[in-house]
Order: sequence, then structure tokens, then C-alpha cells
Amino acid sequence: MAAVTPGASSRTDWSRGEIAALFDLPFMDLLWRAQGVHRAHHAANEVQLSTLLSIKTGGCPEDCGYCSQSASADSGLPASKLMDVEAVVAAARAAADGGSDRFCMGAAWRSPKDRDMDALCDMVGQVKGFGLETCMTLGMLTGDQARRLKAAGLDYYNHNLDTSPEHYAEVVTTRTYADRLDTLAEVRAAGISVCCGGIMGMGETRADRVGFVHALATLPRHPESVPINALVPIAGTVLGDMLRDVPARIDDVEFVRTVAAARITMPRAIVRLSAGRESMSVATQALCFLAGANSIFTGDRLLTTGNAGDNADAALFEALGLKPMHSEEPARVAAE
Ligand code: SAM
Ligand code: DTB
Ligand code: SF4
Repeated sequence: MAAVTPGASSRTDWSRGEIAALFDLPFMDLLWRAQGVHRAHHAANEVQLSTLLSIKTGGCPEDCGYCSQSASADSGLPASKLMDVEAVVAAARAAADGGSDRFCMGAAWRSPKDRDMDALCDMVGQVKGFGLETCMTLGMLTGDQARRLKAAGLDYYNHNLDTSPEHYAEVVTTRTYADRLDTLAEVRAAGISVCCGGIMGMGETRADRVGFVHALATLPRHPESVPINALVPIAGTVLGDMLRDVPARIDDVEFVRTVAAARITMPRAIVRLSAGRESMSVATQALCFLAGANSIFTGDRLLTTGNAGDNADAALFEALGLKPMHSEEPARVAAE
């Protein structure tokens, strides 16, 4: 593991102009710089492995334009209730047996109900028992809910800003950027590590991608995990339908530039190459790793859509000489 400079703290005063200048660099210069930052803070060829499970699927009252699980989407996805604790624990055991480090449980809620908290805390406690790191993404949290999850042993909370503040209202109207920032602050205050990123390819401009990276890199403290998703266009969702007749997939080079900008501005974060890998070539994924991505979701399923799958990932790791990271993030966070 590459050493982290003791006492060094990451800059949180990036300007939009500085980040725009990173995006504007010649591609090779940008990758060279990103790889240098990466090697100064992380092991060069190690990739962290996370596994997702949708513990409560569909019927969500929010109107996120990308999401199959919104009740306002016409994606044909039936709504289900919160899974039983035993079924979640069985899936976590399988993830641990498969070599995953972190188990991320996602629920299609605007926010959890207080009556669900006991079951959620039970899940966290039991999943930790397999030696897995725990992550949840449940929508907005109150401070009290965040503290309860922390007490149960929750390591990470995923809550994405998704795009720039300016573009946000084009994507979701049932909540605001400020709502997202409020939950992120509650998660931080509770002492849970933050996982926060976004989706590229939602019709945003370069300036929006700059604004998105700026929003993350100027949080009071950088997220420990930054998932960068490429939009998975899903029929029946606002964005899936709107982008059907245009080149929906974000340009590969622009996607890699976004990963590199995240790496350079948030040097200690684990940057996750998240949704969208299934339709990405090995070469593009390799460029993302070169640009500083060092985490993926494993398995053949994300929440409701397909993922590259273990066989494809074994071949990817073999081809690129990558090996799984056994995460030391909590120790590093504590040492800061
Ligand atoms: N309901 C919770 C929330 O929104 O915070 C958690 C679940 S939500 C599905 C988690 C994240 O998945 C979203 O914030 C979004 O960034 C990502 N996501 C959802 N649908 C996606 C899609 N079609 N393509 C890419 N990323 C997607
Ligand atoms: C994140 O940024 N990506 C993951 C995780 N956080 C929860 C979710 C991706 C979902 C992709 C679409 C789906 O499978 O429904
Ligand atoms: Fe609901 Fe989350 Fe999907 Fe938005 S992204 S509709 S909040 S499940």
C-alpha cells in the first residue's frame, strides 16, 4: 500500500476554473497527472470490490429521471417490500464468500420510516459479522436515523449528488440539492464514512461535469468513496426514453476525463467505476483505472440492471494484472 503523507490533508478550496482547466488538459497530460496522484495515495494495481443488493425495490415516491424504481417511471418494475433480514444476510454471506469487501444495501425510499430502523440495524450488525464492510443507501436520513445506523455498525452511507447544482432540477424535481447536502452533513456528523458521486451521460454539459466534481471536491471533507456512474438508459424512465434517439452513452474520453478530475481533486478517495461497466470495453475500463478509478461493483447485478459479472471481471483483472484490495479505508480516515 502506498504511504499516505502523514498529516497531509486534501484541499477543499478548488475553484471551478481550476477544475475546468483539468478537464481542458490534453488527454495524455491529464492521465499522467491523475496516475501520479493515484500512485502517491493508493496501491497502483489494487481495486476494491463492493457488492450491491436491492433490499427494497420499486414504488419510490421520488421522480429521479434515470431510475427504474421511481413510481412515476413506466419501467414495468413491480414494487416489493423490505426484504427479510435472513434473506439479506444470506446474500451478504454469498458476497463475502465471493471475495467482496463491502456489501451495499439499497432501498427505493425517499427516506426510511422509523418502523424500519430495527430491521435495518439488524441487517448491518449481522452483515458485519462476516467481516464485510457495510454500506447503505436509503434516501434522506434524519440525524437520529444516522446515529442509530452508526451505532449498529454502519461503515458507509451512499447518497449521490448526481450532477451539478444547476443541472439537478432537470433530473429530479421532488427534492433539492440542498436536501442532499443536508443528509450528507447528518451522515458525516454521525461519524459514518460518506460515499457520494453521480451519473454521467444525463444530457449534462462539460460545465455541469465541472460543477459536479467541484461540488464534491469542496464539501467540508471529501467523500471517502466517489462512485462515478455512466447512465444505464432504462426504457420507461424519463432519461432512458429521452436519450433513446441520441447518442445516450457518454463519450468514453469525456467519462475518463471525469474520473481523472475526481482523482486529482480528491486524492484520498476511493473512486468507483460504477454503473455502466457492462457496456464499456475493456480498453475504456483500463483507461478509467489509469485515470485513478480503484473500485468496482462485482457480480452480475447492480440494483435492478445487469452488471459485468464475475467471469468478465476475472478476465478483466487477469488481462490488466489487477488484484483485489483489502480495504484499509477506515484506518486511513481515522488517522486524518
Ligand atoms: N433511493 C436512494 C437514493 O436515491 O439515494 C438509493 C438508491 S439509488 C438507486 C442510488 C444511486 O444509483 C442513485 O443516486 C444514482 O446515482 C444511481 N443510479 C440509479 N439509477 C441509475 C441508472 N439508470 N444509471 C446509472 N446510475 C443510476
Ligand atoms: C451508485 O452510485 N451506484 C449504485 C449504488 N450507488 C447504489 C447503483 C447503480 C444503479 C444502477 C441502476 C440499477 O441497477 O437500477
Ligand atoms: Fe427513488 Fe433513489 Fe430511484 Fe430516486 S434514485 S427514484 S430516490 S430509488
